[in-house]
Formats: sequence, C-alpha cells, structure tokens
Amino acid sequence: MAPSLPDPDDAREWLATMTLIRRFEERAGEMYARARIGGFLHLSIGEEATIVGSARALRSDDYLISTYRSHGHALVRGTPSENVMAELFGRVDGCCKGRGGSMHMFDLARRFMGGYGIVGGNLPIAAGIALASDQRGTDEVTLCTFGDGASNQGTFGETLNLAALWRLPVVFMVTNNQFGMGTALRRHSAVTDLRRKGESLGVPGMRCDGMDVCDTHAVVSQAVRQVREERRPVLVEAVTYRFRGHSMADPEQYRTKEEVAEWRARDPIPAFGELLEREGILDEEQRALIDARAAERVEAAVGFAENSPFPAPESLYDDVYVLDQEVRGAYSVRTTSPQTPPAPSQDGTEEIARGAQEIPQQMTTALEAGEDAS
Ligand SMILES: Cc1ncc(C[n+]2csc(CCOP(=O)(O)OP(=O)(O)O)c2C)c(N)n1
Ligand SMILES: [Mg+2]
Repeated sequence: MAPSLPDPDDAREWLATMTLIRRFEERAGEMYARARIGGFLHLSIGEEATIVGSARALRSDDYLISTYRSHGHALVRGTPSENVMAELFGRVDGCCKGRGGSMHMFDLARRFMGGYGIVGGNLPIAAGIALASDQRGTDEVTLCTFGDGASNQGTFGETLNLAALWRLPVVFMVTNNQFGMGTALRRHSAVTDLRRKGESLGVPGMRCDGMDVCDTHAVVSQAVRQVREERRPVLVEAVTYRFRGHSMADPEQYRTKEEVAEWRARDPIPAFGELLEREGILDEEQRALIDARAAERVEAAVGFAENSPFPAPESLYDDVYVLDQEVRGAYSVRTTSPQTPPAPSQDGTEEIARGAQEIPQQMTTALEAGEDAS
C-alpha cells in the first residue's frame, strides 16, 4: 500500500528542502571544480529523499549523526545554507569555523552530531549519544545514518550488539546507494539484503524505498516510534542510488551509463513534485517557484561564503584537543591566550590532572555560548 501524503504544508516543505539540497550540492560541485572548495567533496545527489524523509521523522530534541556525505543532513536539520557553504569554503563563518570542511559538518544546537571521515566511525558515537540520553532519563532517539560499505565494518557488529544488549534508543539507517566507493554491493557484502544484517545481533530490520520520500518517512517514523517506546534499536535499510561519483574525482568505470540513467529516471525530486501536482497540492508555477527560491538561497550562500574571511593563522591551535607528552601540557587550551602550561612531570600525571580539571570548564563555556539547547 502506498504511504499516505503528509499535510500540504509539510509536503511543500519536504519538496523545498530536497530541492535546496540538490541545488546546493550542484553548486558546490561547480565551486569545487573552480577550486573555490578544497579537500574532498562527497555529494548525495539522488539520495535526498533518504535524508529528508528520515530527518523529518525526528523531533527537534532527537539526534542525527551521519557520515562524510552530510551537507544535506546539516541543511535538513536547519543549519543555514550560508554557514554550510562557508564551511565548504573553509571560512570563519562556516558551521565549524572553517576547520572541518565538507566531511565534518556539525551543529550541536540543532543536534546534528556530524560529519565523520572514518567509515563506520559514527556508529559507536551514536551508541554513546543514546546511552547519554538514557542516563539523563529522556526519551530522545538518535538516528545514525551510514553507508552499505560501512555495514561491513567491525564497528557495525560491535555497536549493534551493544545497542541491543543495553537497549539503546538508536535507529540505525543504512543508506544503500549500491556502492562503497567503486565497489558494487554484491561485490563487497555477502548478505545483500541489508535489513537482515542486524538480525543475529538482536536488531530487527525494516526496509524503505529511498527514492520515495513518503515511504522513507513512513518507515523511519515507525522505527523511531518503536525505538522511543520500546527502547530497543532498529535497523532500517533505505534503498537508493548515488547519481554522481563517490567523490568529485571518480572516473566511474565500475558502472554503465545505462544503469545510472535507469536510476535517474526515478529521481526522487521530480517524482515527488509530480505526485504533489497530481494530488492538487501544488501547480506547475508553484513548483517552479520552489526551485527558483532554492537556487536564490544557494546563490546567496555562495556570496556569503566568498565574503567570509579565512580563519586567522594564529588561531590554528584554538579548540585543538591535545594530551600528549610531546605537546607540552595543552589540553583544549587556547594557544593564542597567554597561558603557560605547567612543566610536565616524567610520567605526565600532572598534565592529566590539569586536563581533568579543564573538561568541566570547556563544557561550561560551550553551554554558556548556547551550543546546546537542553
Ligand atoms: C575506516 C575507513 N576505511 C576506508 C575508508 C575509505 N573510504 C572512504 S568512503 C569509502 C566507501 C564507503 O562506502 P559506503 O559506506 O557505502 O558509503 P557511501 O560513500 O556510499 O555513502 C571508503 C572505503 C575510510 N574513510 N575509512
Ligand atoms: Mg554506499
């Protein structure tokens, strides 16, 4: 049975957000080609329904954690496109002050917990976030998205086992875009029915059509509800396709143009737009307006990013977490401020003690700055 449509206002917002993510990433790709953006750039073009459908199943006090392919996750959580673009440009007004770049988006106030370059690295972190929610006695849920390739990592099994054992409130969502870099699913995973991969670990699975925002929303909403009420993790497989290469530098020799064209014919954005037109929720003109607004917002974001300065060179070590014998005693210390670390003792205990004292202070500063709404 086809999932029912959301309220007209929600439906328009879903379409607008998917369109914003698409236009944002197309423009980011152009900016990368023109060397305005450095480092890596992984686009989720084609996967927008998995992002919007799943994130809209969350409450604002739930957590979302993603991978290096996460510009859309920041945007769907409400991080202004200006700050996401400035982050790509490595500028001070980026959501991580220009220090993270494409792979390390983060927005604590909106409970978007990143942005990780290590494949599978976000799964144990999601378990930690969920454990913290539990210990604080809240009913918050953490949605952890990762790729089909990441489902082969050791962290997948370790985290799902622990999450099931400790009844942690996590929805694990494997975004099956058919590839891990240039390796097709059937060539990297013995089990290709990914929703089943958690069964032996005590995590039941569900599947949604990741090209259909309504189906993704319906299935992830059910998973979120179940996790929130029963305090047991669930695994959702969202079946989708990566329209572009793995990153910007990908000759794509591992797939045929015909295969890409077949999936592009199911593009989730026009599919949803057409559905809304057929249902009388939007007309052609309103659809065009949604697209024009998204393009305008992206242009404004590019202008904002270009005008934002690069971080000052002397701020290089600000916010750097260091605890090492080699690096004299600094533990989250602002090296630009005149602080003299104590002389290290032979075994480093003094530094550890000093570090331990500084943790609460760092957290207090972050909370005072309003970085966490709770
Ligand atoms: C631990 C680790 N191993 C390998 C890599 C290199 N690497 C980066 S992305 C990637 C593929 C991951 O594929 P998948 O999980 O399906 O995510 P997708 O890129 O399709 O979103 C690999 C192997 C890495 N970043 N981290
Ligand atoms: Mg993949």
